[in-house]
Amino acid sequence: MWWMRRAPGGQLLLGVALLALSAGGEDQDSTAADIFVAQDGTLHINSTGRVLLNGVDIMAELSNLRAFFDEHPSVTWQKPEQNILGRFDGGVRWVATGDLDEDGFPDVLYVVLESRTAYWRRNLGDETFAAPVPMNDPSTPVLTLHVSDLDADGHLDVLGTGIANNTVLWFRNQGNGTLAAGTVIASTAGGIHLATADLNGDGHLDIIQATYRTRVLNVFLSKGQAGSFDAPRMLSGSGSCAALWAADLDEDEHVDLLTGDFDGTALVWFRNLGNGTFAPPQLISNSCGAVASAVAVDLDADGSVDVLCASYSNGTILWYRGLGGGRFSEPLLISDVLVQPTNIQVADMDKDGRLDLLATSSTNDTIVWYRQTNVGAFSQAISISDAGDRVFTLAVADLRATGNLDVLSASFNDGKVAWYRNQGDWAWRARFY
Ligand SMILES: [Ca+2]
Ligand SMILES: [Ca+2]
Ligand SMILES: [Ca+2]
Ligand SMILES: [Ca+2]
Repeated sequence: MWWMRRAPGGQLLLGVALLALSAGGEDQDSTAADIFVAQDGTLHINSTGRVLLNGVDIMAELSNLRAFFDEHPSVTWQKPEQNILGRFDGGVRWVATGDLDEDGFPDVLYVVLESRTAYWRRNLGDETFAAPVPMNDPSTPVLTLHVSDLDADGHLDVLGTGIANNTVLWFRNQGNGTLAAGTVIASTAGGIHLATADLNGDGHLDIIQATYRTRVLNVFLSKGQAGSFDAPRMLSGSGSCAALWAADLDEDEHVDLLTGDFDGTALVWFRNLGNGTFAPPQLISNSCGAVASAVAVDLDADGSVDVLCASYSNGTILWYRGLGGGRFSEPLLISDVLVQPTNIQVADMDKDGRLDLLATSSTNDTIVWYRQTNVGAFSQAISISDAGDRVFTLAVADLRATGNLDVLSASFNDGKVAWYRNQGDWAWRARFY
């Protein structure tokens, strides 16, 4: 490649200068080629064909340069520093965000493992956070949290569940920057994940609880009054339910449920028949390995919901392309370099309009980012951090309301709740194209 044969230190600068040269023509007349100097001294070269500089095809080389940065994302990438929000003996299991006090800055919630206590901290918007506010009594411990306006009063509430306590707890947002004490919504064993969705189309949010040891999804349909739910309908047949996602997987406008087996290899979905009852589980794949995390989202923006799964046992991130109508492709490998991934998140981290992936590699203590470089194509892993010891859970939020999504992590062995600043320099195209 021409630019790579030049002096190493000048490669990037030269390439970027050429890119800048090539990118300045948004207002250029595409019908005529010309070269001129504008009043501000800018040299414009507008071409309708190739641009040769000393016989080198500049546009072809720029294309090579773009491909190089897409294929080797770590060449000029510098990891953001880890900002520690809190450190707790015995580990942190969960981190979540939501603007609980409605000041425009997402607040941070987390669960300290040893005490099974959830806390939330007000985000003051200047990269500092108010003192932690404990949410639950030790007699009703929680393991994971879900932020959702359960009672549709315009204020984000928090739900919590835990393997040990056999409850679903509702912390109602009182609207004045405080959460009410936890109300027991249900007593069911073994909760590990929660989701909310209107499953029967009555306008009220229902609750889904994935249980690990009892190997069912519990569906609680709302009675229509705040905090009042029917007895759970149990969905079984999918093995242990170590992951949970609610989304319309077959585009029939009824929210379906995705789950996976951590002790087996099955990734399955339950089709919503429209009234909050569900068909038997349908297999998406039986070769996932231990499913640690699963997400349903239209990753490639083709109108069909896709499914992603992190395999704890295989160290892989797999993508099952939605083919429409609840059918999915064979697994497409996005990554096989992780070691016991526990969590995946999907968000457009570089603001190029394409959804990207974040994942934990828990055993080698890294958080990685896969840029969607082209529709359905992903970069190699870009390391966001290796400063958390056994990171279990990730969250994404624009903590400083700058328009750039930051990353949060909860790590088990070192008990850290931490965040990683996106200064806008994650915008790949702005930096390199
Ligand atoms: Ca509410
Ligand atoms: Ca559906
Ligand atoms: Ca899709
Ligand atoms: Ca993106």
